[in-house]
This record gives sequence, C-alpha cells and structure tokens, in this order.
Amino acid sequence: MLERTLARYLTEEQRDKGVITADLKFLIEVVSRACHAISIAIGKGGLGGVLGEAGSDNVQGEAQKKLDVLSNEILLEANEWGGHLAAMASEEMDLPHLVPHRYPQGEYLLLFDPLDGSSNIDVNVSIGTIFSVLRCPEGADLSSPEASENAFLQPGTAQVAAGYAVYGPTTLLVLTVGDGVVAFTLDREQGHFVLTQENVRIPADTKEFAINMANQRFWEAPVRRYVGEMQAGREGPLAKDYNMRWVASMVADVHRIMTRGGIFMYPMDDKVRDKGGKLRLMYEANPMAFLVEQAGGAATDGRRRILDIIPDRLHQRVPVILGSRNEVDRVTRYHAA
Ligand code: P6P
Repeated sequence: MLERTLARYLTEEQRDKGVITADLKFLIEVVSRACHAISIAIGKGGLGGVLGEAGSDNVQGEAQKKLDVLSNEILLEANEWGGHLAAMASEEMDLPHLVPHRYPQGEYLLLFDPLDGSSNIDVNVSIGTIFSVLRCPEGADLSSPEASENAFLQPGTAQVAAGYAVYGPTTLLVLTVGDGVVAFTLDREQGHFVLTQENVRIPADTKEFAINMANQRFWEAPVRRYVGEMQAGREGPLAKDYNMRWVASMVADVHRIMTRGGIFMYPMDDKVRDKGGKLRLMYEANPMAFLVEQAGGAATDGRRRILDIIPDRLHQRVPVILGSRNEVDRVTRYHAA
C-alpha cells in the first residue's frame, strides 16, 4: 500500500475534509522540515560540535544549551519567509519575533519550545520540540515585538493545531489539527514523515504515573494524598499496584502516555510557587493539553482545565496534570475536596 506521508495526510485534511487551510497545511509542513533539521543536528551530538552550553541564558534565566539556540534559529529561519505567519514566540526569546517586512505576513501565530528537555541533551536521553498554532487576531498590533505580545494571549481552546517531535531511537511527529491525533515516523532514507499511527487514544485508566518524586516535600496536600495512594498499591484505596517513570523531558513522558496511557504531573510546589509553576502555559501546557484531549485524555492545573486558562503574559507558567482521564479527574477532585 502506498505510504501515507505527512504531506498526503495534510492534503486530505485540507482538500478533502476542509479541516485546515492551505496556509496551515504549509505551516505544518515547514515546521516538520525544521524538526527534521533539528533531528539531524541532534544526531551528530559530539561530532557536530553542538553539545554543551551556549554561554547565554534564556528569558527563564536558564543557561541555554547550544542546541537550544540552534533549534530556535532553525525554526525561525524556516518559518519567517513563507507568508503564512504574522509572528513567532519561543521559550528561548523574551519577545515575539515579527515576520520581517521584506516577507508577506500571514494569518497565523506560531509558538514553540524549540528543544524541550535540554538537561537531557548531553546525556543522550530523548528530547523534543513542542509547537502550537493560533490565528493572529484581526487588527492585532504588530507594530513592535513588545506590542505584538497581546496577539498571543489567547486561551488554549483557540489553538488550530499543535504537535511535538520526539527525538529518540526514532524521530516521531505527533500532531493534531483538531481532528484527532496522528503520529508520523521520520523515514531518514526518504527524508519525509510517514504516517505510522492513526487515531491515537489514551486509555482512561492506567497503572503508571510520572512525577519528580524529589519534590514530594514541596507538594500540596491533594498531590501528596494521590501519590501516597498510588504508592500504597493493591493494599491501598486505589486497589492496584502502580509503576513510575520520570524522563524529565516532558515530550518523552507525554509521548509514553499518548502511546500506553499514564498520568504526568508537574504540580504546584513551594519551590516554583512564586513563578506560578514549572511548565510554560503557551508553548508546553497548551499544545500538550490540546493533543491529550484530542486523544481522549484530560489536562488540568489541578483545579482548572488547562485549555480554558486565559493567559496574561507570554511566558506564564502553570501546574500541569495530564493523561488518562479517570486518573486526572481523581487528582482534580482531590484538589476540590
Ligand atoms: P525537573 C525540561 O527542562 C522540563 O521543562 C520538562 O521537559 C520536564 O518535564 C521538566 O522540565 C523536568 O523538570 O524539575 O524534573 O528537572
């Protein structure tokens, strides 16, 4: 049977089903090619001189890795000339990047974490790229990077597409355009992404949880209660034994959940309370929440549906609890108790 490539899937979504526009189809193809280029750079590792620190800090005050900076540049350069975008925002940039006037402006806004899980780069553990697509509001003020920030401040329900690339033993692209979730595998010989999983679904129940247990003493009571109940296993109130995984690359942990279920938690804790949480709403929590819900799962900050949160700043952080719906519902109930 003829392989269904990303290009064919997007054509079917655009031409045959009318789910996406031609410009959004083009945008996603450009992002996929950028992820392919990032995958190649990562694959060179020490041979490509791309490991280690860049010698700079990002807007989060975190030391940037060379690959953080390179991945960001690859995504900016790939997307700014096509005429499909008005502006881009990135974890690695304090302010949005406006499409230069020498290029036509488009109707979309692209947000991304160009390389998530940077602490895992130098130890050869899976990392990823996360992206989110919004429409640029009519009449948005794009007169300066500072002024353009308001155009991005839309709730996650306004996303028209979201996805991630996970750079692991294989390079995968997992995508939603609001019509379910599909997964593509990079065929390195052919140089394109081939559809390898249609209709990704997250089981409603699970026996596997993902959380950084080192933060246990900093968690709020509902999370301590829930994790304690899972640790109690079959003798405890949940009456089943659980297993734990923590890759410390959100993309890798979320991809495991998209593949076999589970619950991922980076909840509020006293260490990050002053920042609002650990993970970023606009280009980590929102795209992952869109994907998870499209796959039948749930995503909250412990109290609110992630996708309903109205952002008040571009680099806003939130607690994140996402994955198998029945488990997320339980934790969220504990927060309401
Ligand atoms: P910790 C990576 O830096 C990241 O933003 C997410 O990808 C990951 O889930 C989390 O931070 C890991 O945080 O505190 O366990 O190192």
